[in-house]
This record gives sequence, C-alpha cells and structure tokens, in this order.
Amino acid sequence: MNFQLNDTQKMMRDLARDFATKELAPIAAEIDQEERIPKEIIEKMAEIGFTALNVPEEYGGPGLDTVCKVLVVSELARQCASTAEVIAVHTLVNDIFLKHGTEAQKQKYLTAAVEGKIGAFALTEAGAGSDAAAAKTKAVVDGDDYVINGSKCFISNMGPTEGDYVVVIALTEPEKGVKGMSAIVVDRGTPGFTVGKREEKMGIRGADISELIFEDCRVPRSNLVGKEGEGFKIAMMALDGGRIGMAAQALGICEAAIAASVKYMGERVQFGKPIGKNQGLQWYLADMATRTEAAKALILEAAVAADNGQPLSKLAAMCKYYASENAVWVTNKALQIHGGYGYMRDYPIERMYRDARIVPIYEGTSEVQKMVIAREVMK
Ligand code: COS
Repeated sequence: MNFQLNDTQKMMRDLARDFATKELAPIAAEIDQEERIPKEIIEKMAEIGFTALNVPEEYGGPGLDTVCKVLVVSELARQCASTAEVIAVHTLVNDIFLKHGTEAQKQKYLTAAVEGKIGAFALTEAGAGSDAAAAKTKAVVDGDDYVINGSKCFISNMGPTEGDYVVVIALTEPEKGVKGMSAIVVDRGTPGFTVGKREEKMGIRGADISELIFEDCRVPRSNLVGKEGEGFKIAMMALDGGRIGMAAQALGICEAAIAASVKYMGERVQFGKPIGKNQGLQWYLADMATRTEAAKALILEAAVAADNGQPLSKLAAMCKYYASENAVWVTNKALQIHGGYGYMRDYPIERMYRDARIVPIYEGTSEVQKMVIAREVMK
C-alpha cells in the first residue's frame, strides 16, 4: 500500500504541527491541571478549519479526507491529547450529519461546525457500555415532536457550558430492541435537556466528559437523523470512523512519548554517561518505535479504506485496538526510561501516561474491538 501523502495532506499535517507546537505545547500542562481547554483554542481551531475538517466546501468547510483527519488529530495529540479528543469526536458528529442528515440538518449543523460550534454523540448509558444495544433512553412520538426521557453517561464534548448539540441514540420503538433505536439531534438549551455531572478523570482532563439528562425533553420530529429504527446502525457506522480518530490520538501520544524519551536519554547522565548509551534502554526505544510505526501503518490503511468507501469495521477495530494498547505500552516504557522524574508532574510523560490509559476504553474497549475483529475474520 502506498502511504505517500499528497500536497493537501502534507499541508494539513504541517499546519496542525505548527498550531499544536505554538498554541498547545505551552499550555498543555495547564489544560490538564485546570481541567479546561480555553475557549480561544477552540476559536483558533475553527479559524484554521479543524472543527470542520470533513465538512464539504458547499457547507463552508475544506472537505478533507480521513487521512487528513488522522494527521491533524495525531499532531494535536502529540502536544495535548484533550484537544485532540475534542476534534476526533466532533469530526465523528460531522460525519453523522454528512452521511445521514437531511439537507436542513446539514445546512444547520455543518455550517455550525465551520463556525466553531462543537457537537457530541450520546450512546453510552450507565447500564449500556460495551453492550450498547441495552440502551434504555426513550423518544416517544407526541404530535409533531419526540419527547425524550432517560440519561446518558461519559459523553465527550459536553460540559457545563461547552458543547452545542448532541446526537442522541434513543428507543423510538422499544419493543423492537436494537432495530427500534433512532438518532435524534438535541441542541443545548432545549428545555428538559441538562448536562449533569462533569466527570473527574485520570487523564484527558481538559476534555469535557459528562452525564446528560433528558426529562420530557421535547424536540421536533424533524430532528430525527436518518430513518426511524436506524439509530443503532448509524451509531455503529459512526464508531467505525470514530475509532480511526481515537487510534490517531493514541499515535500522537506515542510519538510524543518517544520524542520525550530520546531527549531524556540524551540529557540524563548516570554512571558517568548519558543513559541513552545503555543498550537496554535503546532496545526499549527500538520496540517503542517499531510498534508505533506498525500502528501508524494500520491507521493509515484504515483511513485510506474509509476514503475509498471500502468495508471499515475490521480495519477500524484493528487500528484502534492495536494503537491504543500500544499507547499504554509505549507511555509505560517511556515513564520507565524517565525513572523517578517520569512519575513527577514536572515532566510531560506523567500526563501522557494518564492520557493514554483512556484510549483502549472509549469508543469501544479493546475487548469490544476484538469481538468485532473476530466476527469479521470468521465471516
Ligand atoms: N456498521 C453497520 N451496521 C452495523 C455495524 C457496523 N459497524 N455493526 C453492527 N451493525 C448492525 C448489524 O448488522 C445488526 O443489524 P442486522 O441485524 O440488520 O444485520 C445490528 O447492527 C446489530 O448488530 P450486532 O448484532 O452486531 O449487535 P451487538 O449487540 O452484538 O453489538 C457491538 C455489537 C459489541 C460491536 C456493539 O454493541 C459495540 O460496538 N459496542 C461498543 C459500543 C461503544 O463503542 N461504545 C463507546 C461509546 S460511544 S459514545
């Protein structure tokens, strides 16, 4: 497979690298400690097109491909995994409207994305994590409206004041189970929709992850995204694409951890020589680099498949599984290379280690990815 980047892809990678180095690197530790991404960062990302990466030109976006998304998300994650998470999830939401939205929804939400509004996607519930089909939130038809009742948890891109709209997966025909689920968009501020607890997390602390509560939340039936009963499939298709974004986040964290390790191995002197002279640590580095390069190849293969409209589930699950487990492994090794200093907040490796730990969990655990992969392999 040819992974030669075209000029647009190179330009987006360089743009993201430049932005992340200048705007995110100086405040990444602060974002982590304050548990907040400054509003100006989102505004600046909107200005250079990162909130609308996959929005077509007719709606005011650059209409970029999945490879560009991978490059941008991984470059952001090199400096700040929280910020990368916002763009990865938001791009997934754009994708839902692109693939399933009505023209009016595209006009409204894709244009909003260009302006820097941020979207969320709500599938998970307290009793429906890996078993997404067990979701209980209901949307009952009442005249021209849906009335939504239920709650969602661990929802990215929705905070006390951040996040502008959310695509909610709810049962419109509960008796049909998974085939009775529908996707419905709800705007912040809709009566009956409140953002509950913002989670206090181990890593990606700058990113909003919250509980969403729907109490007799009334939205017009025109807020249905796709057809009634297609919600679960829409969610699964969105997650296929989303998982490539999460894998890209993992990749960026790995690349940053490797760079930090190389730097530290050159600086740190023990037993009268830089620790990088020790073959044991060089072998750590060799494994970290090899595995990360393999993850990158798998991610790019999945991204190219997405762009070519090829079947995605298996490759998306493989790259998410491999890259996310690798991020935990690589940051663990990088922390070990840093020794006691790696455990301290003075060095960014401590944050990378915590940030990496979520990736094998969200948008489908590694165990779910293996279910998906095995099912596809056995077909
Ligand atoms: N694309 C399109 N359709 C899909 C699909 C995909 N990737 N995956 C499943 N479907 C369809 C199936 O084809 C099936 O429809 P048909 O009966 O018409 O064929 C339907 O959806 C149900 O699929 P399945 O029987 O595989 O559902 P399961 O309940 O067994 O669940 C898993 C499958 C485990 C893969 C799913 O629940 C999952 O991904 N869980 C993790 C959820 C997750 O990632 N959550 C993270 C948070 S997101 S906010």
